[in-house]
Amino acid sequence: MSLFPNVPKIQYEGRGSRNPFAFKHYNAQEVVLGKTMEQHLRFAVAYWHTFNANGTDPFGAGTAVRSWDSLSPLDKSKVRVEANFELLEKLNVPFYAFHDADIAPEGATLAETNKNIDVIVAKLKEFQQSTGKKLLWNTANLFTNPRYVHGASTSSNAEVFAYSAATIKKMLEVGKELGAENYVFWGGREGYESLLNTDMGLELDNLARMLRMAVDYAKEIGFGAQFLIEPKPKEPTKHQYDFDAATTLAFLHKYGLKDHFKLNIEANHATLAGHTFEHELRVARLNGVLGSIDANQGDYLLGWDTDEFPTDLYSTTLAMFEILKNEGGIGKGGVNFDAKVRRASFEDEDLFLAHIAGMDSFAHGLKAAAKLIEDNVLDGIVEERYASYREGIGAEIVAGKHTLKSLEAYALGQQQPIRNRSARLEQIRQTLNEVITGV
Ligand code: XUL
Ligand code: CO
Repeated sequence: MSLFPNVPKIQYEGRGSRNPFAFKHYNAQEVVLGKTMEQHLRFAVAYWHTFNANGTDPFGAGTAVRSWDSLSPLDKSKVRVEANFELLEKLNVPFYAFHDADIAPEGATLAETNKNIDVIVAKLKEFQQSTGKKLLWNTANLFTNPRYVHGASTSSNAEVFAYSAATIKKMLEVGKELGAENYVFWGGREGYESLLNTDMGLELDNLARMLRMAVDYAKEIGFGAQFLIEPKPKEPTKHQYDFDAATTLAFLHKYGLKDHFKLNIEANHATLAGHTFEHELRVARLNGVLGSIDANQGDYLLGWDTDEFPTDLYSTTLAMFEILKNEGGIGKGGVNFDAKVRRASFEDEDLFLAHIAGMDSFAHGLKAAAKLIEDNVLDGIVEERYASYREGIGAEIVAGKHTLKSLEAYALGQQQPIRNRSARLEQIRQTLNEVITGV
């Protein structure tokens, strides 16, 4: 039985197509720089936004109209499994991602919750086997329930730390059972509102303790997923500990955890931190920790995490540029649509149209980024801009042959005033426009 009878299987029809239920750029088997689009992009559907979100906002009730609305909590969870795999099939998306709370209702006790999870995990496993779809990552929701009011791993209440540990343990077991390729830690309420009542040192030590326990347990049970930390600067807490890629890297270094984690970089989190998506990806890439991405976009007029489907081609192009430049590309990670349809896009069809928009925008970005690389556009510009470091004094500096003293002697000896060259940014942006519109 189909849950989305009005939606056909989405096919690639190419650029000129006016069919809204068709891809204009995403052609799964098309080869770009030696790999298929499917291999480059490894798309994933986010369970929470697609099957659980209902359009609620602080001023109004849910607007989404879903066929499972009237069911009991556990029956709803079961139907959502079917909806998930039908949607993945129709969109030709190979992966999905979830939190424990997305897939099964919370019970009155931890044991009851775990029982509910087991029921749904068995169903997910069956569907994975019959469809060949895979779990990109799973995670524990340690932020929705009121027990996490002061945080989870960084809660002021040790009982909450213990409960969080039990939840993470369960979700590592679930990840193993379902063959998850990654496991994500987003520090939902791991942060604080005021230093007046916060022991920041203890909270950070505890966060590291929890992550260490997770690393140890995964090893104990033979769960080989790549662990990912997802930075975010604000929302829900004013000060989030994993503010951005650089802050998270410093934390991992301090606690000796760097070898066990990569980063899951989310576009809207990057912009909330005052960075671009590509900045965060570059920082992760240069440090060898670019693991996966949460694909979405924010709204520059709004200061919160709007989680819109990605349609900004500048952003998808520059993001894909970083991914293509990363050793091994996206690796075990993927392009996970951590994105929700707008509140006014409340029909089932919107779930498909939104993913088509996101997938096409990333496929377009992939083609444009590949063109930038093939034609040596940005690398050529950068190479020329830094040419002074490949000869003369610059080459000597890079080779480590100088000190402040020797450079002072050099500078004193120069008779001509220093001449800089224009950075030509406007012209470069025009070139980028040409590349994006040309592919
Ligand atoms: C929240 C967010 C989360 C994580 C997983 O902003 O991005 O959904 O991706 O917990
Ligand atoms: Co996310």
